[in-house]
Amino acid sequence: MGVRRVRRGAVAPAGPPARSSWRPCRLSGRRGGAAMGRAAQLLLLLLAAGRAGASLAGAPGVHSLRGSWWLRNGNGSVVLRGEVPGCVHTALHRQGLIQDPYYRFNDMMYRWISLDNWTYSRSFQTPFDIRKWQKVNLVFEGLDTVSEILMNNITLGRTDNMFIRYSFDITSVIKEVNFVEVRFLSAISYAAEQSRYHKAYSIPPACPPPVQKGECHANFIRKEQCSFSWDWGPSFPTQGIWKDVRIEAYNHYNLIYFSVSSFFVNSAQLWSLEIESIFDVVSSKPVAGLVTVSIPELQTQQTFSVKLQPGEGSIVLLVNINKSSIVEAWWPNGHGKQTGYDMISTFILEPGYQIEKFSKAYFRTVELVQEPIPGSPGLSFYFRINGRPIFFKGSNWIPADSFQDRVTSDTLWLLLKSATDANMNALRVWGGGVYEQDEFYDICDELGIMIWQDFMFACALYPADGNYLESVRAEVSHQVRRLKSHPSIILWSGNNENEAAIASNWFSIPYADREVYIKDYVTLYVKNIREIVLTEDKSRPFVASSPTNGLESVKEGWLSQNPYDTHYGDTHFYDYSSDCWKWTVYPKTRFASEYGFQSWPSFSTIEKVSSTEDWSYTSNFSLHRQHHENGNDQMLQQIGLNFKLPRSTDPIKKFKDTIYLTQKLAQLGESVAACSTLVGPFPQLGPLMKLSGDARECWPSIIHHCSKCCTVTPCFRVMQAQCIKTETEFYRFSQSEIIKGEGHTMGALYWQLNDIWQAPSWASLEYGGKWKLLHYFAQNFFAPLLPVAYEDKGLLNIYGVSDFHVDHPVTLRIIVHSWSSLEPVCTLAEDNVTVKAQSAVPIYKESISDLLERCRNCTRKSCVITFCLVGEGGLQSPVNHHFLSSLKDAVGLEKPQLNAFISQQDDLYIFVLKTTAIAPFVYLDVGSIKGRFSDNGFLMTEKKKVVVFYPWEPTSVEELEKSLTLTSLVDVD
Ligand code: BMA
Repeated sequence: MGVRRVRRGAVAPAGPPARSSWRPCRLSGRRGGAAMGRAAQLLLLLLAAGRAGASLAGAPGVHSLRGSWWLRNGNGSVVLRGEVPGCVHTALHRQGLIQDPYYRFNDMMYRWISLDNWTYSRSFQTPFDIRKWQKVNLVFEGLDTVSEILMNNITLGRTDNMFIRYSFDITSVIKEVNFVEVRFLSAISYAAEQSRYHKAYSIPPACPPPVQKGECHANFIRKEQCSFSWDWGPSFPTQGIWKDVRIEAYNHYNLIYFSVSSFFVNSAQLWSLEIESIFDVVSSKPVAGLVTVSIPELQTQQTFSVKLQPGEGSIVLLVNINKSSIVEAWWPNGHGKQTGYDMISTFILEPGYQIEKFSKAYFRTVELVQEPIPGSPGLSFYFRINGRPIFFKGSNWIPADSFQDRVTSDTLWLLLKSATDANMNALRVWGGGVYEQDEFYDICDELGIMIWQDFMFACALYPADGNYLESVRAEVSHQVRRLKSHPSIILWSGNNENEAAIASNWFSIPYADREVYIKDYVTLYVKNIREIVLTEDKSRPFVASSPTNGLESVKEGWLSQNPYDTHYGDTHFYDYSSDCWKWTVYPKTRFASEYGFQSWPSFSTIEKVSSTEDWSYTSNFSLHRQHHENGNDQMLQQIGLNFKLPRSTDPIKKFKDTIYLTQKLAQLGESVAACSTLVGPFPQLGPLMKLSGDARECWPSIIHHCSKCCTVTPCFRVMQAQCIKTETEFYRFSQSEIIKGEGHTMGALYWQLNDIWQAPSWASLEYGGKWKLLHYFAQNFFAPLLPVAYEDKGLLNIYGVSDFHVDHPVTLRIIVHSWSSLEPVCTLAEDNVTVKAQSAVPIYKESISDLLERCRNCTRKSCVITFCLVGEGGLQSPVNHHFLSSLKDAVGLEKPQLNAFISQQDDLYIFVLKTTAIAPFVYLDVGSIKGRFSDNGFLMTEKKKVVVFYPWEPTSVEELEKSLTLTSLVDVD
């Protein structure tokens, strides 16, 4: 049962089914017919995204060098075959020479791999008559990272940047039979060496914090920064040919880059396309001829006569779209369709030599609006897409694996589709990872995910000397040229948190030395990166950093005093110690581009890379995987603020309760019931003593009784989900108001969407794609129509938040339950409520004491409020809840008897859940069975609830029954 049989329909949202969610081409089964049509479409798309097709005699010759290469370590003691594209680690793993690098402590065990210098080599026979060609190139789409390239023992050149395409002229080197070698140098040694060369002043940070168990001087090498470790990821500084490699042979001229950007010409009220083609002209004389661009569906065809000088040159063509054709714009998810039009560009610059390029034309505009807001100091910070202000709902993207060759298009699809299934419309590709592969952006174009694209610099200061800048300049123009046709990319952003790093002096730079670093900052991000971006791409905005104060930062010399100012730009906000249930903790910012809380992934995910002795919250393994200083303690402390943890005096009972909290482990419960071994104090008991109330009482004893088998992952996930729910709802309800000069929040991108490996992190999707509770919550808190409640000075406020383009009349239903009964205490239906288009407006207000009085016998501790919006034509918001007290103080909660009846309906599985009492945070887990539920982690206030399971691979009722664990918070006492 391979991934290829994944039923794409399975990841479809439960709600709006409108467009086919079946994935093109990799389908099987009933919908194969429809899929074939889309397969053809995908082929066209791939052609479009890829290289030009050339026709007529003399078309460029392309010979792929993908496939099996030889790999050899520095002293020749390890020799093996490895796949290209790929890296040394995956090659060693596939050959069975090492275990899964993610298993247990292997990141440390396999450090030797990255410290060694590996050579890739292979022979190949030239597949065409070399004498026929004026020019032959050896092209690497990506080399990771520092290497010397040789062909037939002649050095072709050196590389030092993972993000550049390298092309070597081999016209005079290529023979009938050839031998290519790529001699890599350890990235770790290279980075250390570069930092030693940089004598004038140090460029911090030298090394990551010890808890990350990483490598030093990542900022001295143009390589995926988090490959040297991060606070959620391991250190695997890979080596390898990580992208395509090929031989290209051509005469006259060759198309190197091709891009299409759209503009709306206001004066003429028409759409216009700017088509840029960059050529390598090998003829000794200029070439001249005709270019024809045609978009049949828009009845548009234009022919241009053009001329190119020898060498590298570009042609920029402006094509006005026929005014009488109706152009459908590309819209973000939830705001319209993602229409794209097939386009053919034909170049005949030399008689008998024609290049045909198939591509897509998308039409959308983007503006970053920074203008004064009445009643508020500072400037707005929001995006207008096709003239319409759009609230950004989403998260932050990190690399999906330490080994990029393991990131398949299925992986990308699963993660990105999960984003839109959770009602997201935007992701930020964070600056410590990689510029993602073409397929990533193709999928975002297809799904309507707006991409805030960072350049790859993060949480550090960087050099700005000659060689380094030259490499960065090549990187930036390559990436902008490669990616700018994607409508999904709506912003270029210089770096992650480097403005803040200088402004807040993260690296304790003496005041007198500041100027040097400020100068380097401006040189790198403004005078180089920004300058290139503005030259290469006028179709989208640029900001120098995130967080930034935008125009205010520019005014202050590109480095503002406080880049976290809520009156300007975007903010990042992390606070692990305050009570996350209190909205007053959060900044009423213009745009929240990062905020988050950690949690542990589920046991089924951790299980794959651990062994029995690791299954404790305090095992060496659990400590090893936590890369964020005090992360485990912060989670416990946050949980302790609002949740009751096991306190029973009976150790076995307490043990079982804790086991119960660990979900999957519940099944192991009886077999490890001998787990009563008292285990002595752990080093981390110290910090635990800082915990408040319940947590302090119960945690040390849990550790004592359950050291072998206790993880409290569900608790973490409930905590994480509830915290981020509260914070996101705060940002959403702040979109239309200014309170004490703050507000007009127009974005909520939480940290982080996905995981790089199986470890505690801020992610809502586990490594492998499993939805954490947070992701289920996101589906609700990002719903297009949502009522949100918060308390202010004893008043309960409910806001109607809407992303719809028109106002909707709805009914607000409020139900108050006492925790002890499934029968509502009181209900209220407020008709004639209007939720205003694309805004958040107050729709209900009542003093809590009046409400409690109205709902007889209610107290804050004994009751809970649920509410939803219902409109015409099936319009319905998710049911939201408001807790009147901390859950640890809740009175009357009874232990529910929860059970599920599972049945199959076509490709889906229906779970009918029944409860005998109110159950908060009901969590269904089917272990390693891949798929997702239509809803999860919900507050169950009715006897029965139906939940759908969308499998991502074939399964059965029996398998699901066997794997299911049902958890709610109430069973813990
Ligand atoms: C932000 C990010 C990451 C980091 C995250 C969690 O600052 O930019 O660098 O992983 O916080 O600490």
